[in-house]
Amino acid sequence: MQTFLILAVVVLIFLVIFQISKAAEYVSVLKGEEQSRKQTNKVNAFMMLGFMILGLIGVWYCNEIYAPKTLMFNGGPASEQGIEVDNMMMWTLAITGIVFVLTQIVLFWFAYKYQENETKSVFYFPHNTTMEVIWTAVPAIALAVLVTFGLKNWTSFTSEAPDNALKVEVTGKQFGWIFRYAGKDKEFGKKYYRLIDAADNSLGLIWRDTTITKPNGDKQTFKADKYTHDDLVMEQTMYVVKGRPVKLIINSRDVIHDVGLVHFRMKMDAVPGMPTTLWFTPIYTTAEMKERTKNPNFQYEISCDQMCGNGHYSMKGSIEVVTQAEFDAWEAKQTAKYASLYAPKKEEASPAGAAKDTAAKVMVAMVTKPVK
Ligand SMILES: [Cu+2]
Repeated sequence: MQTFLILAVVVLIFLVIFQISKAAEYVSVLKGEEQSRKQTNKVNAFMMLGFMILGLIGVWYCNEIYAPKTLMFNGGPASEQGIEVDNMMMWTLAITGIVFVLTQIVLFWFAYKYQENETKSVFYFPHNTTMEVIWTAVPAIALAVLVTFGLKNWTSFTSEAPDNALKVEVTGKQFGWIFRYAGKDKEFGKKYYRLIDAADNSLGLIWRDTTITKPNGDKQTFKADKYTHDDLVMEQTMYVVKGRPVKLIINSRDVIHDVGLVHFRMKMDAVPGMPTTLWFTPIYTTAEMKERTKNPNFQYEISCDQMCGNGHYSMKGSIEVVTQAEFDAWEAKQTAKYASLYAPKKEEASPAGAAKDTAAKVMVAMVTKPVK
Protein backbone atom coordinates (compact mmCIF):
# COMPACT_ATOMS: atom_id res chain seq x y z
CA MET A 1 0.00 0.00 0.00
CA GLN A 2 2.76 2.40 1.01
CA THR A 3 4.70 1.64 -2.18
CA PHE A 4 1.55 2.31 -4.20
CA LEU A 5 1.07 5.71 -2.49
CA ILE A 6 4.69 6.71 -3.09
CA LEU A 7 4.37 5.71 -6.75
CA ALA A 8 1.13 7.70 -7.03
CA VAL A 9 2.80 10.81 -5.54
CA VAL A 10 5.78 10.48 -7.92
CA VAL A 11 3.43 10.19 -10.92
CA LEU A 12 1.40 13.21 -9.72
CA ILE A 13 4.53 15.35 -9.23
CA PHE A 14 5.66 14.38 -12.73
CA LEU A 15 2.27 15.36 -14.17
CA VAL A 16 2.32 18.74 -12.36
CA ILE A 17 5.81 19.53 -13.69
CA PHE A 18 4.71 18.47 -17.17
CA GLN A 19 1.64 20.71 -17.05
CA ILE A 20 3.57 23.72 -15.71
CA SER A 21 6.16 23.41 -18.49
CA LYS A 22 3.39 23.11 -21.06
CA ALA A 23 1.71 26.23 -19.66
CA ALA A 24 5.06 28.09 -19.68
CA GLU A 25 5.46 27.16 -23.33
CA TYR A 26 2.04 28.68 -24.22
CA VAL A 27 2.87 31.83 -22.21
CA SER A 28 6.15 32.25 -24.10
CA VAL A 29 4.33 31.96 -27.43
CA LEU A 30 1.91 34.67 -26.29
CA LYS A 31 4.58 36.99 -24.88
CA GLY A 32 7.01 36.60 -27.69
CA GLU A 33 10.19 34.54 -27.58
CA GLU A 34 12.65 37.33 -26.72
CA GLN A 35 10.68 38.47 -23.69
CA SER A 36 10.26 34.93 -22.47
CA ARG A 37 13.99 34.16 -22.83
CA LYS A 38 14.88 37.17 -20.67
CA GLN A 39 12.48 36.05 -18.00
CA THR A 40 13.81 32.47 -18.01
CA ASN A 41 17.29 33.92 -17.69
CA LYS A 42 16.27 35.79 -14.53
CA VAL A 43 14.58 32.73 -13.06
CA ASN A 44 17.67 30.62 -13.74
CA ALA A 45 19.89 33.21 -12.05
CA PHE A 46 17.72 33.09 -8.89
CA MET A 47 17.67 29.31 -9.02
CA MET A 48 21.48 29.31 -9.01
CA LEU A 49 21.36 31.17 -5.66
CA GLY A 50 18.69 28.81 -4.32
CA PHE A 51 20.72 25.79 -5.41
CA MET A 52 23.78 27.15 -3.61
CA ILE A 53 21.89 27.82 -0.36
CA LEU A 54 20.08 24.45 -0.39
CA GLY A 55 23.31 22.69 -1.35
CA LEU A 56 25.34 24.21 1.48
CA ILE A 57 22.55 23.46 3.98
CA GLY A 58 22.51 19.89 2.65
CA VAL A 59 26.28 19.55 3.12
CA TRP A 60 25.99 20.84 6.71
CA TYR A 61 22.99 18.60 7.46
CA CYS A 62 24.62 15.41 6.11
CA ASN A 63 27.72 16.23 8.12
CA GLU A 64 25.62 16.59 11.30
CA ILE A 65 23.95 13.23 10.70
CA TYR A 66 26.79 11.11 9.39
CA ALA A 67 29.98 12.49 10.97
CA PRO A 68 29.21 11.09 14.46
CA LYS A 69 28.67 7.66 12.89
CA THR A 70 32.12 7.55 11.29
CA LEU A 71 35.05 5.95 13.07
CA MET A 72 36.70 9.35 13.20
CA PHE A 73 34.36 10.53 15.96
CA ASN A 74 33.24 7.16 17.31
CA GLY A 75 35.78 6.06 19.88
CA GLY A 76 38.57 8.11 18.27
CA PRO A 77 41.94 6.84 17.11
CA ALA A 78 43.19 3.89 19.19
CA SER A 79 46.92 4.37 18.68
CA GLU A 80 49.46 7.16 19.27
CA GLN A 81 50.16 7.25 15.54
CA GLY A 82 46.41 7.27 14.81
CA ILE A 83 46.12 10.60 16.66
CA GLU A 84 48.67 12.06 14.20
CA VAL A 85 46.76 10.60 11.24
CA ASP A 86 43.48 12.08 12.49
CA ASN A 87 45.19 15.46 13.02
CA MET A 88 46.37 15.40 9.42
CA MET A 89 42.88 14.44 8.31
CA MET A 90 41.32 17.33 10.27
CA TRP A 91 43.80 19.87 8.83
CA THR A 92 43.19 18.57 5.30
CA LEU A 93 39.42 18.68 5.82
CA ALA A 94 39.61 22.19 7.31
CA ILE A 95 41.70 23.63 4.47
CA THR A 96 39.81 21.92 1.65
CA GLY A 97 36.50 22.62 3.45
CA ILE A 98 37.14 26.39 3.59
CA VAL A 99 38.22 26.41 -0.07
CA PHE A 100 35.15 24.34 -1.02
CA VAL A 101 32.66 26.68 0.69
CA LEU A 102 34.31 29.87 -0.64
CA THR A 103 34.60 28.66 -4.24
CA GLN A 104 31.01 27.33 -4.28
CA ILE A 105 29.68 30.67 -2.98
CA VAL A 106 31.70 32.62 -5.55
CA LEU A 107 30.70 30.25 -8.36
CA PHE A 108 26.94 30.56 -7.79
CA TRP A 109 27.01 34.21 -6.72
CA PHE A 110 28.80 35.20 -9.94
CA ALA A 111 26.29 33.22 -12.00
CA TYR A 112 23.58 35.36 -10.38
CA LYS A 113 25.40 38.69 -10.31
CA TYR A 114 26.70 38.57 -13.88
CA GLN A 115 23.53 37.33 -15.50
CA GLU A 116 22.72 38.70 -18.92
CA ASN A 117 21.82 42.39 -18.71
CA GLU A 118 21.40 44.84 -21.59
CA THR A 119 22.83 47.76 -19.60
CA LYS A 120 26.14 45.94 -18.93
CA SER A 121 28.82 45.26 -21.51
CA VAL A 122 31.25 42.35 -21.33
CA PHE A 123 34.74 43.13 -20.01
CA TYR A 124 37.45 41.40 -22.05
CA PHE A 125 39.94 39.90 -19.62
CA PRO A 126 42.16 37.36 -21.37
CA HIS A 127 45.24 37.14 -19.19
CA ASN A 128 46.79 38.30 -15.91
CA THR A 129 50.18 36.91 -14.92
CA THR A 130 50.01 38.09 -11.28
CA MET A 131 46.72 36.33 -10.71
CA GLU A 132 47.95 33.14 -12.34
CA VAL A 133 51.08 33.14 -10.18
CA ILE A 134 48.94 33.62 -7.05
CA TRP A 135 46.42 30.88 -7.78
CA THR A 136 49.18 28.46 -8.68
CA ALA A 137 51.51 29.30 -5.79
CA VAL A 138 48.94 29.34 -2.96
CA PRO A 139 47.55 25.81 -3.57
CA ALA A 140 51.07 24.52 -4.31
CA ILE A 141 52.35 25.82 -0.95
CA ALA A 142 49.28 24.54 0.94
CA LEU A 143 49.63 21.05 -0.62
CA ALA A 144 53.39 21.00 -0.03
CA VAL A 145 52.78 21.67 3.71
CA LEU A 146 50.15 18.89 3.93
CA VAL A 147 52.35 16.44 2.01
CA THR A 148 55.33 17.26 4.26
CA PHE A 149 53.34 16.35 7.38
CA GLY A 150 52.16 13.18 5.64
CA LEU A 151 55.71 12.18 4.66
CA LYS A 152 56.97 12.85 8.19
CA ASN A 153 54.31 10.55 9.66
CA TRP A 154 54.77 7.91 6.99
CA THR A 155 58.53 7.81 7.59
CA SER A 156 57.93 7.47 11.31
CA PHE A 157 55.41 4.57 11.01
CA THR A 158 57.58 2.64 8.58
CA SER A 159 60.94 3.34 10.25
CA GLU A 160 62.67 0.99 12.70
CA ALA A 161 60.37 0.26 15.64
CA PRO A 162 61.49 0.99 19.24
CA ASP A 163 63.54 -1.78 20.91
CA ASN A 164 60.76 -2.87 23.25
CA ALA A 165 58.35 -3.43 20.36
CA LEU A 166 56.36 -6.65 20.24
CA LYS A 167 57.04 -8.24 16.86
CA VAL A 168 54.21 -10.00 15.08
CA GLU A 169 54.50 -11.49 11.63
CA VAL A 170 51.27 -11.12 9.67
CA THR A 171 50.80 -13.20 6.53
CA GLY A 172 47.86 -12.71 4.20
CA LYS A 173 46.48 -15.66 2.25
CA GLN A 174 43.40 -16.36 0.19
CA PHE A 175 41.41 -15.90 2.40
CA GLY A 176 42.52 -15.11 5.92
CA TRP A 177 45.41 -13.94 8.10
CA ILE A 178 48.14 -15.99 9.77
CA PHE A 179 49.85 -14.44 12.81
CA ARG A 180 53.24 -15.59 14.10
CA TYR A 181 54.92 -14.69 17.39
CA ALA A 182 58.62 -15.38 17.91
CA GLY A 183 58.08 -17.26 21.21
CA LYS A 184 60.47 -17.38 24.16
CA ASP A 185 63.68 -17.02 22.11
CA LYS A 186 62.29 -13.78 20.61
CA GLU A 187 63.62 -14.82 17.17
CA PHE A 188 61.53 -15.81 14.20
CA GLY A 189 62.72 -19.08 12.67
CA LYS A 190 63.37 -19.41 8.95
CA LYS A 191 60.69 -20.50 6.52
CA TYR A 192 60.52 -21.52 2.89
CA TYR A 193 57.45 -21.30 0.72
CA ARG A 194 57.87 -24.77 -0.82
CA LEU A 195 57.46 -26.26 2.65
CA ILE A 196 53.99 -24.74 3.10
CA ASP A 197 51.47 -27.38 4.04
CA ALA A 198 47.97 -26.00 4.49
CA ALA A 199 47.06 -28.46 7.24
CA ASP A 200 50.05 -28.27 9.58
CA ASN A 201 52.70 -25.84 8.40
CA SER A 202 50.80 -22.89 7.00
CA LEU A 203 53.94 -20.74 6.83
CA GLY A 204 56.44 -23.37 5.66
CA LEU A 205 58.66 -23.18 8.78
CA ILE A 206 61.88 -25.20 8.54
CA TRP A 207 61.35 -27.36 11.62
CA ARG A 208 63.58 -30.32 10.68
CA ASP A 209 66.33 -31.13 8.19
CA THR A 210 64.42 -31.36 4.97
CA THR A 211 65.21 -32.14 1.38
CA ILE A 212 62.92 -31.18 -1.42
CA THR A 213 62.99 -31.91 -5.12
CA LYS A 214 62.59 -28.82 -7.24
CA PRO A 215 60.51 -28.83 -10.46
CA ASN A 216 63.70 -29.23 -12.53
CA GLY A 217 64.64 -32.38 -10.58
CA ASP A 218 67.40 -30.77 -8.45
CA LYS A 219 67.44 -31.57 -4.77
CA GLN A 220 67.54 -28.78 -2.23
CA THR A 221 68.36 -29.38 1.41
CA PHE A 222 67.39 -27.17 4.34
CA LYS A 223 68.95 -27.37 7.77
CA ALA A 224 66.46 -27.33 10.61
CA ASP A 225 66.20 -23.91 12.23
CA LYS A 226 65.81 -24.28 15.98
CA TYR A 227 64.32 -20.80 16.22
CA THR A 228 61.19 -22.14 14.52
CA HIS A 229 60.52 -24.59 17.35
CA ASP A 230 58.86 -22.17 19.75
CA ASP A 231 57.25 -19.92 17.13
CA LEU A 232 53.54 -19.51 17.82
CA VAL A 233 51.41 -19.63 14.69
CA MET A 234 47.71 -18.82 14.82
CA GLU A 235 44.84 -17.52 12.74
CA GLN A 236 41.84 -15.26 13.34
CA THR A 237 42.92 -13.27 16.43
CA MET A 238 46.06 -11.23 17.02
CA TYR A 239 47.02 -10.20 20.57
CA VAL A 240 48.87 -6.95 21.19
CA VAL A 241 49.69 -4.94 24.30
CA LYS A 242 48.36 -1.54 25.35
CA GLY A 243 51.10 1.11 25.55
CA ARG A 244 53.72 -1.16 23.94
CA PRO A 245 54.76 -0.56 20.35
CA VAL A 246 53.86 -3.42 18.03
CA LYS A 247 55.87 -4.03 14.90
CA LEU A 248 54.10 -5.89 12.12
CA ILE A 249 56.21 -7.77 9.61
CA ILE A 250 53.83 -8.22 6.72
CA ASN A 251 53.93 -10.94 4.07
CA SER A 252 51.60 -12.59 1.63
CA ARG A 253 51.38 -16.25 0.66
CA ASP A 254 49.70 -15.68 -2.70
CA VAL A 255 48.42 -12.38 -4.12
CA ILE A 256 48.66 -8.78 -2.89
CA HIS A 257 46.58 -8.25 0.25
CA ASP A 258 46.53 -5.22 2.51
CA VAL A 259 46.61 -5.13 6.29
CA GLY A 260 43.86 -2.65 7.20
CA LEU A 261 43.77 -1.58 10.85
CA VAL A 262 41.05 1.00 10.75
CA HIS A 263 40.84 1.70 14.52
CA PHE A 264 44.58 2.31 14.69
CA ARG A 265 44.46 4.32 11.42
CA MET A 266 47.10 2.07 9.89
CA LYS A 267 47.30 0.28 6.57
CA MET A 268 50.03 -1.53 4.65
CA ASP A 269 50.18 -3.73 1.58
CA ALA A 270 51.03 -7.42 1.99
CA VAL A 271 53.16 -8.31 -1.02
CA PRO A 272 54.31 -11.85 -1.84
CA GLY A 273 58.09 -12.17 -1.60
CA MET A 274 58.65 -8.66 -0.27
CA PRO A 275 58.08 -8.17 3.47
CA THR A 276 56.77 -4.75 4.48
CA THR A 277 56.74 -3.34 8.02
CA LEU A 278 54.67 -0.99 10.09
CA TRP A 279 54.63 -0.11 13.77
CA PHE A 280 52.18 1.60 16.08
CA THR A 281 51.39 1.86 19.78
CA PRO A 282 47.84 0.92 20.90
CA ILE A 283 46.52 3.27 23.60
CA TYR A 284 43.25 1.58 24.66
CA THR A 285 42.62 -2.05 25.56
CA THR A 286 39.65 -3.77 23.93
CA ALA A 287 37.79 -3.45 27.25
CA GLU A 288 38.45 0.31 27.42
CA MET A 289 37.35 0.73 23.83
CA LYS A 290 34.07 -1.05 24.63
CA GLU A 291 33.40 1.71 27.17
CA ARG A 292 34.58 4.53 24.93
CA THR A 293 32.32 3.45 22.07
CA LYS A 294 29.52 2.42 24.49
CA ASN A 295 29.38 -0.80 22.48
CA PRO A 296 29.70 -3.98 24.57
CA ASN A 297 30.44 -5.97 21.39
CA PHE A 298 33.26 -3.72 20.21
CA GLN A 299 36.10 -5.60 18.56
CA TYR A 300 39.26 -4.24 16.97
CA GLU A 301 39.41 -5.43 13.40
CA ILE A 302 42.00 -6.41 10.87
CA SER A 303 40.58 -6.37 7.37
CA CYS A 304 41.98 -6.81 3.90
CA ASP A 305 41.98 -3.47 2.09
CA GLN A 306 42.90 -4.85 -1.30
CA MET A 307 40.53 -6.65 -3.65
CA CYS A 308 42.28 -10.01 -3.61
CA GLY A 309 39.78 -12.52 -4.98
CA ASN A 310 36.25 -13.81 -4.56
CA GLY A 311 36.65 -14.48 -0.81
CA HIS A 312 38.10 -11.01 -0.10
CA TYR A 313 35.14 -10.07 2.10
CA SER A 314 35.84 -12.97 4.46
CA MET A 315 39.30 -11.74 5.48
CA LYS A 316 38.05 -10.13 8.67
CA GLY A 317 40.16 -11.00 11.69
CA SER A 318 40.10 -9.61 15.19
CA ILE A 319 42.68 -7.95 17.40
CA GLU A 320 42.69 -8.10 21.19
CA VAL A 321 44.50 -5.24 22.90
CA VAL A 322 45.33 -6.36 26.43
CA THR A 323 47.65 -5.34 29.29
CA GLN A 324 51.18 -6.76 29.44
CA ALA A 325 50.16 -9.09 32.32
CA GLU A 326 47.18 -10.41 30.37
CA PHE A 327 49.39 -10.86 27.31
CA ASP A 328 52.00 -12.83 29.29
CA ALA A 329 49.25 -15.08 30.69
CA TRP A 330 47.83 -15.63 27.20
CA GLU A 331 51.26 -16.33 25.69
CA ALA A 332 52.10 -18.85 28.45
CA LYS A 333 48.98 -20.83 27.55
CA GLN A 334 49.89 -21.14 23.86
CA THR A 335 51.56 -24.25 22.47
CA ALA A 336 54.01 -23.95 19.63
CA LYS A 337 52.90 -25.88 16.56
CA TYR A 338 56.22 -27.74 16.48
CA ALA A 339 55.72 -28.98 20.05
CA SER A 340 52.21 -30.18 19.30
CA LEU A 341 53.32 -32.03 16.14
CA TYR A 342 56.64 -33.51 17.22
CA ALA A 343 56.64 -35.27 20.57
CA PRO A 344 59.38 -34.35 23.05
CA LYS A 345 62.28 -36.87 23.23
CA LYS A 346 61.35 -38.54 26.52
CA GLU A 347 57.91 -39.47 25.16
CA GLU A 348 59.34 -40.94 21.98
CA ALA A 349 60.22 -44.19 23.81
CA SER A 350 56.61 -44.77 24.84
CA PRO A 351 54.14 -46.26 22.33
CA ALA A 352 52.19 -42.98 22.27
CA GLY A 353 55.40 -41.08 21.57
CA ALA A 354 56.30 -43.54 18.81
CA ALA A 355 52.89 -43.06 17.23
CA LYS A 356 53.40 -39.30 17.31
CA ASP A 357 56.85 -39.73 15.82
CA THR A 358 55.38 -41.78 12.99
CA ALA A 359 52.90 -38.99 12.41
CA ALA A 360 55.81 -36.58 12.36
CA LYS A 361 57.64 -38.69 9.77
CA VAL A 362 54.52 -38.73 7.60
CA MET A 363 54.47 -34.94 7.94
CA VAL A 364 58.08 -34.63 6.78
CA ALA A 365 57.35 -37.00 3.90
CA MET A 366 54.44 -34.75 2.97
CA VAL A 367 56.44 -31.58 2.97
CA THR A 368 59.36 -33.17 1.14
CA LYS A 369 57.38 -34.60 -1.72
CA PRO A 370 58.36 -33.07 -5.07
CA VAL A 371 56.45 -29.96 -5.98
CA LYS A 372 54.97 -30.09 -9.45
CU1 LIG B 1 43.07 -10.03 0.83
